[in-house]
Amino acid sequence: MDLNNTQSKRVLDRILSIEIVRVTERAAVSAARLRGHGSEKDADQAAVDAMRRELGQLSIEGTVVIGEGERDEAPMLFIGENVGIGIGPKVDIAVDPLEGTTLCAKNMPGAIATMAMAESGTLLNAPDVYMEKIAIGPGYPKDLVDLDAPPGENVARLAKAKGVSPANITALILDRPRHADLIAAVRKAGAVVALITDGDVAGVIHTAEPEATGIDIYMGIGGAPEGVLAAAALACIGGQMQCRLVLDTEEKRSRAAKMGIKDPRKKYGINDMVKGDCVFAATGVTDGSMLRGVKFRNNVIETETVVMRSVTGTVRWIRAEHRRFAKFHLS
Ligand code: VTB
Repeated sequence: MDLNNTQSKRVLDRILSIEIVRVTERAAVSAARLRGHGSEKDADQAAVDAMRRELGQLSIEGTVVIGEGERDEAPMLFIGENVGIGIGPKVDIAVDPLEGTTLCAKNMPGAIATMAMAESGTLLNAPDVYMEKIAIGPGYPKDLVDLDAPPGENVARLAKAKGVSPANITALILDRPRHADLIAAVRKAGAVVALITDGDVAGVIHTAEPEATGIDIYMGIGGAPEGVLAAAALACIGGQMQCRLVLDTEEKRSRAAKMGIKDPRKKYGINDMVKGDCVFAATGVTDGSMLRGVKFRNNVIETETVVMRSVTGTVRWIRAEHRRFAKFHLS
C-alpha cells in the first residue's frame, strides 16, 4: 500500500462515514414531510434542496457524477456540479435524494434517500438513461449469471449453485410492461417472481441477504443512476452485479460518449462501476423492508439509516432521534 493510498483511505474514513449519514437523514426527513401528498415533484425537490444544503457544509471537494440529471435539465445536483466547501478530499458523489418518488407521493413502502461518495474518478459517470441489470448475492462462483444468458438459464444456474430447485429461487423484477417477456421466462423456468413498482436500489441490495429478504436475484431494466448506486452498496456488502447501459439512440450514445463511455455495449461489473474506496448510505423515507421510514413524534424525529464502506465491509445501522428540528429547515 503506498502512502498516497493510505492517506486517501484515512481521509475517506474520517470524513465520510458519519457525514454522509447526515446528508441522507436530512433529505429523508424533508421528503417524508410530503409523504402521501401526491406530488412526486414536490417531494423530490424537498429532498434535493435538503441534500444539497447539507452537502454544501462538507469539507470536501466533491463532484456530482450521478445526479438529478444532466446540466441543462436539472437546476441542482446535476451531473458535473461541484459540492462541498471546496476544501478537503476530492470525491465523486452519486445521489438519488428521493429514490422512489412515486412511493413517497403515494406513501407506499420503500422510498429512500440515498447517496454514495467515493475517491475522485472512481465512480462510473453514467448518463441518465436505462440500464440492464442482473444481481445476485455473495458466495457464488464468479460470473455465475450473465446478462446475455437467457433468463431461464440464469435461474437454472443459480438454483444449481445454491443447491435448490428453481422453485426455491425468487427473482425480483420491476413491474413494467417492458419486462413481460422476462417475467414469463423466469416463471417458465419454475422460479418465483416478486414484483416491485419502484425502488430498484433497495431491490438489488436485497439480493445480498437472501435468507433475510427472500430475494435471490434481481433482473431487469431500471435507471442507470440507480444501478451505480446499487453497485456502490454491493461493493461494500458483496454480491455480483452485471449491468449495461441502454444506449438505443444516437442521441444517447453521443451523451454517453461525452461522459467518457467508449463502448456503448460494455457490460459493467461492480468493479467497473465502483473502482475505489466508497461509502454508501440510505435513510428510509417511508417504511420499507430494508429501512424504517421517518417518524415524526411530538418532540423527536426518528430516522433509520444504513451506512456501509467498501474497503472494510463495515455496515452500520443508525437509528437516530433528532431533537432540534431547526436543522431540517422544515416549514
Ligand atoms: C427504477 C427505480 C426507480 O425508476 O430505476 C425505475 O429504481 C426505472 O424507470 O425507483 P421507469 O420508472 O421509467 O420504469 C424508478 O421506479 C423511479 O425513478
